Amino acid sequence: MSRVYLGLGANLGEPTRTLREAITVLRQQAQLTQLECSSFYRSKPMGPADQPDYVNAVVRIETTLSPFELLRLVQQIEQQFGRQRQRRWGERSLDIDILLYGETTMSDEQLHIPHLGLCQRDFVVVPLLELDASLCLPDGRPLKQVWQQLQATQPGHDLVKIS
Ligand code: PH2
Ligand code: MG
Ligand code: MG
Repeated sequence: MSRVYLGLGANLGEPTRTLREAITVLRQQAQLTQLECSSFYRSKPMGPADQPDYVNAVVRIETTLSPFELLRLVQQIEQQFGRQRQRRWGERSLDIDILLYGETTMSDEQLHIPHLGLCQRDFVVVPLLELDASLCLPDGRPLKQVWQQLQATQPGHDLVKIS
């Protein structure tokens, strides 16, 4: 069993409803157990500014799936919600990213763990800390420290907890 954190985001259609429905779909997967969800957060888009605000959340699960099996599953769920690949950092009906997979570190063309943008994104770090305030990255760095650094060095995305 591995403990995994997934980041969910959406900014097309009805993002809050999409995230709720996507979480229901995740709960229905037999290979995913113990699902816990953070609050939902609204934020300004990172990347192109001419797109709607995002709703983001993080879920923690336990799974027997390998990283690539899990990647296939979350991509299938993105498809189910009408995901179309468009411009980089552009709008999307549903995005599900594997943020952390146990203590695993891997860098493959298709899959980087921890997720490459994790430490730069308040809309990922804040809900992760909400689920586990003492969470550490595979290299041992406390995520709280990452958050302090991020606040000191980068403009945020006007994160607001919405539910
Ligand atoms: N995802 C992106 C691009 N920009 N901005 C916010 N606020 N939240 C996101 O999830 C997000 C984004 C592409 O994955
Ligand atoms: Mg993605
Ligand atoms: Mg993403």
